[in-house]
Amino acid sequence: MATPVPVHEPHKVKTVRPIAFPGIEERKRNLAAAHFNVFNLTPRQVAFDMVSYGCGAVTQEQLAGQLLGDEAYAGARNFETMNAQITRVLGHTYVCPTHNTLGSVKILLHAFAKSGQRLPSNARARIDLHAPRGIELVDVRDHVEGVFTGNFDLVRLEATIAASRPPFIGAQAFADGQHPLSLANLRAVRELADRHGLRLVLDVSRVVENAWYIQCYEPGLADRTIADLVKLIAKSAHVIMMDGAQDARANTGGFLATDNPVDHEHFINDIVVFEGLHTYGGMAGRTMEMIARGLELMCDEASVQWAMAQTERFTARLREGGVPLERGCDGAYLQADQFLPQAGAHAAHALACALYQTSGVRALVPGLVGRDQLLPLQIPRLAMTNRQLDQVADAVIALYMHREQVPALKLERDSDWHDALHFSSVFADLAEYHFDCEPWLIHTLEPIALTSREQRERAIREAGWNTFLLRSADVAIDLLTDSGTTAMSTVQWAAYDAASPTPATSNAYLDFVAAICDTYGYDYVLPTHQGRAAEQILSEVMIKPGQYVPGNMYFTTTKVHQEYAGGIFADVIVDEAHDPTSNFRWKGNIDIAKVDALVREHGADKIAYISFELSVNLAGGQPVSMDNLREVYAYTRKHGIPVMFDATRAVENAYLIQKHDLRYRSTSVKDILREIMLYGDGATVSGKKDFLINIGGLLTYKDNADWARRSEAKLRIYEGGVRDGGLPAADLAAMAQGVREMVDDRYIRARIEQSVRLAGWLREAGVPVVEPTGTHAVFVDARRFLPHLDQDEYPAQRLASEIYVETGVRPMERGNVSSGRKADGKNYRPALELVRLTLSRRVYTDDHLRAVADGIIRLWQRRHEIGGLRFVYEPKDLRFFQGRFEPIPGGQQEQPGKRASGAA
Ligand code: P70
Repeated sequence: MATPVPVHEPHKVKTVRPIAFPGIEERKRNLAAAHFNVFNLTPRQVAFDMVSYGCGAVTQEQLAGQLLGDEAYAGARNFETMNAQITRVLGHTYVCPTHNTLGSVKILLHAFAKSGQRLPSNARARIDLHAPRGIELVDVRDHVEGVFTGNFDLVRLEATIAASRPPFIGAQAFADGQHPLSLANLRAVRELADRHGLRLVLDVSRVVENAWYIQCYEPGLADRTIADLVKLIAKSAHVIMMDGAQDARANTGGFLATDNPVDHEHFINDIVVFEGLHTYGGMAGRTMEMIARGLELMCDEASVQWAMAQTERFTARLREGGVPLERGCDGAYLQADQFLPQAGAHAAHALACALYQTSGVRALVPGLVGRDQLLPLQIPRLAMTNRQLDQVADAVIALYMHREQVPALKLERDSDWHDALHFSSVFADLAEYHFDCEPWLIHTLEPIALTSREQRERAIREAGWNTFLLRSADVAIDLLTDSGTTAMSTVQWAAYDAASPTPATSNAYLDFVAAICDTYGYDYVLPTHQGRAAEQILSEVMIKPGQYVPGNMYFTTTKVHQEYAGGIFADVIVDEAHDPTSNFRWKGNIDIAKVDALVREHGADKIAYISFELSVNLAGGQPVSMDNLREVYAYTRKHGIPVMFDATRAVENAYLIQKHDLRYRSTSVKDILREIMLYGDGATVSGKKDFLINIGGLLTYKDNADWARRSEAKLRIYEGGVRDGGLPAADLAAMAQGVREMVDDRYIRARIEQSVRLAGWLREAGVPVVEPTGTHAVFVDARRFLPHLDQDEYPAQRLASEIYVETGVRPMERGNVSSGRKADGKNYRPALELVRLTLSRRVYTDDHLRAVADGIIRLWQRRHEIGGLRFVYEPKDLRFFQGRFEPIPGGQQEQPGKRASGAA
């Protein structure tokens, strides 16, 4: 193989499409209503729709191109862009646009073929298009060849031509989605066509997959890039046609292209009759733009390697499970007659129904009845994670083990076409398959930087060994923060686009208020541009100079605002929180004795409020127990002290209560959150976390009108209007929808369990991580990782930099640098000296995180070579953001990652 199998996606997730997971009883009702033909089901009734056509993920560049529609009737600029790209990528000069493949076939046959002719081809599926037009497809595929099963049998081809002169030779790259052809064979067919004065017409809709097979298996071509091979394949034909909804990953569209101006003339004279005009061919301008960009992106070497590796992995898993199948370029094609021999003529439909019933997975039976007995399980291009695909495979395998229970279907309405068949059946008592994976599909993706070690060494030096100062363009997997890095959903984007802007009261604001009231149960809702803005206002409204603010561990921005308002922060978190090795489950808890000591010493009126953070960030994402919430509230009520939550990651805390407190096992996260909020009087939220948005925040009060009024006054001065807090209506609308999505049990489970898996891989290899695993991040214990360094040599800062250099992964220091200096100028030297690996929401897959773990494990194995740092520039406040460092000379290495001579 030319390139090693990729270990993770060369992209991250930009936007997601939520999946509905209908329950088994609902699925049975859906099947009955659909006449036991899964064609009639809609995506909302389906968990995974295993079809590739028009269902792929697009890149952010393609999505952006979607808005560049010209929509001119004649001479569209989008057409010029597409034409230029076709010429560049596929090598043909003259382009005739069509609305899709059917449009191309229509034009082609009208130009060149007559009813009654016989057309030699390596494809079988096209019978659907040709038979109804009176053109007979003659199979000239080489049935002996083992790898390039789409090759032409040149002897049979020659004989067919001799028997009756065909209109042209029809070839398909990766014929029927199953049979790749070799470049040598394609060139031989071209030579034969030229000899007979015939055109070779090649369908290049799946040219990329075919190019990959050539790269892997055709002698002498392993060094060629996919882009090169795609062009060589396309240039072998006289005429090419392409469906925009396959490799080019548009949702429709197509074209014919040739280097022969006379043929082109034929096509464009017909196009005005059948399709549209010669410069749009029945496509919207945006479709041409999508195809233009898609053509370039489809040849991206790393993406192709990833997609094909996914297909191979999926197929191998099914094979290992004993499932009878044939190869597909985009998945596995199940042999329904062998899978369900008892199901007779409609085995493929019976299998599709049984699979939907047990798992919600849909596989479509395509085309004309009687063509074959295959049920394709295609992977929508780049839209699924390996975790999802593994589970889809497992659902099929589970069904295979109980295959004898699957009943045959009874035909109720016949047709020539599969999509129109109706059946009836009884439901077999089949075991249900439960998915435990990301409840979304990848809608848009964003390429990530694949850098060399030399580039990263240079980057970290330029960034002064501070990962905050790295350019994200130099980062492959960004684990700096989960703040504002979420992948928004298509539903959020729809709300974003639909929101009408206004500086007055927007519908989006009202929607946001409704969502917050429903989710938290609080009366007063004040949007802010992000969390620290809400903290500033809360601190100014609630704190009188000289008052204490007890909190369960400090958070940087929170503490700064409390101190600016004249407050004195006092840490009242339980002792276990400061011990990274303690396995105590509720390390976020408040030690009421510590609060009580403050009250006794200073009096309750010297306490401004309790600053109660949920899922405590700097303790390692550690949760607060429901009992502690209840007890703290009971105590404070007695003393007239308000409780103000930092509810930034409250949903994550609620999930851990559901997971670890037996009494809440079957309570929804939404209901648990409502109960949590009962034990407080107000909250600040950095919406950039739980709320699944990129910007936004919240200040909310349960029922105190006076606090709300005084806060509103500050909102006008610091943030924006009282009804927007400085956010555009669009972001408010997306935030309202995010608040609804964040309490989806499947979503929050998928998110937190990803942290648990990452921590598990590290722990298994001996890497010291904070116990127990928290929510939004995995925290590596730098003290135990680099015990040979003094804390004033900033071990966590150095370790964060080394992780970047080793892997391209960007973590964040949470230790001595973050906590700053005391009044006497000495570092705080906090008990926790941590490196945070923070997981963005819906952005990275398990494969990304496995690569993260492997990189850190490599570093762990040579940890003794890693030295310390010292400041070269140190800002006064929040020094971790802008501070710059250099390696400590003398004994320690000067170069990141290089062997140190006499490390301590
Ligand atoms: C992080 C981010 C922000 C945050 C938080 C809690 C529990 C408030 C805020 C502030 C970003 C960050 C901020 C300061 C230092 C490092 C990183 N946490 N409360 O990565 O909210 O950023 O919206 O103003 O975690 O943990 P905002």
